[in-house]
Amino acid sequence: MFEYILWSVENGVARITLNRPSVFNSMHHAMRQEVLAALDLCRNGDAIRAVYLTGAGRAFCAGQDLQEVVDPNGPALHDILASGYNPMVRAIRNLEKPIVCAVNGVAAGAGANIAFACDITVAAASASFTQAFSKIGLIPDSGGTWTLPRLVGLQRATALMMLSDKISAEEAASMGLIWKVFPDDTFAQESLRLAETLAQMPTRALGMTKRALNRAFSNDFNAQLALEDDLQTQAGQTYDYQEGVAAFLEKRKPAFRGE
Ligand code: T3D
Repeated sequence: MFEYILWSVENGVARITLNRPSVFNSMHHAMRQEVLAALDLCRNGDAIRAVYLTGAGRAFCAGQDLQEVVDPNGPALHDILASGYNPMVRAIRNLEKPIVCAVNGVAAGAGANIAFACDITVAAASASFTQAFSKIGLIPDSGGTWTLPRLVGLQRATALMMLSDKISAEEAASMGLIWKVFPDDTFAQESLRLAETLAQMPTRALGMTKRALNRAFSNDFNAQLALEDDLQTQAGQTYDYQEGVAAFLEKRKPAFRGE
């Protein structure tokens, strides 16, 4: 089905594994299109209630494939963003299902900013992050100039982007760039368990939570209260809300359906 990513669906979780390990899962046109197609399957698949994004081999993703940008027949920088990274991070933010990004190794350039765009990003203890762009004369893209100041504040975002220092998973967690770090030997199981947990939760409420968070930095307080009111009204009409309350009152575990 795909050549440059691995794809599977199990226990309500769609697993997307970036799979060009020999070039640290850096992305060329075909790979970017496959990731976009996979995110589209996630959006349309009713059985999919959470997404798990990771990389094969030693890296999560080294961002743009730099061989592609020196190819005289390759795409222009604008096209790479307009048809690749921009729709990708938009699809990640707009997908009304939780996305766990499991950073298994180095995440650089667009690879780092794709990871930071996901809902819950965790990393193996040996993983690392670098903006990388400034080292090759580019500016941070894939939403990084929007996301990073919101995650860590202007000073840290500026230093990370201008210096492109490689930071450890622990440093990333301590400054709030990511959620958690897992030991290397349990990383795969623990990060997947996180996605599987989310896949059993009330999917529509989680999706609407994401919609509200997407607006949190542009709405004023009153607009956000109005949005919460609207979304809460919708959440209150779901099967999972009824089930959640009934399970609580009956002192049993809820069986959410994502409906
Ligand atoms: O159109 C546009 O360009 C706009 C869009 C931009 C989006 C971007 O993402 S721009 C930023 C692009 N990415 C980078 O600049 C990162 C380049 N890579 C690195 O800085 C380093 O490779 C890492 C810090 C990620 C890892 O370093 P290290 O020492 O652990 O590994 P390595 O030896 O450098 O890389 C391993 C292999 O992967 C190596 O191949 P080889 O020598 O074993 O055959 C290396 O060439 C390859 N590789 C790593 N990154 C890329 C890559 N090949 C192509 N493109 C890459 N980005």
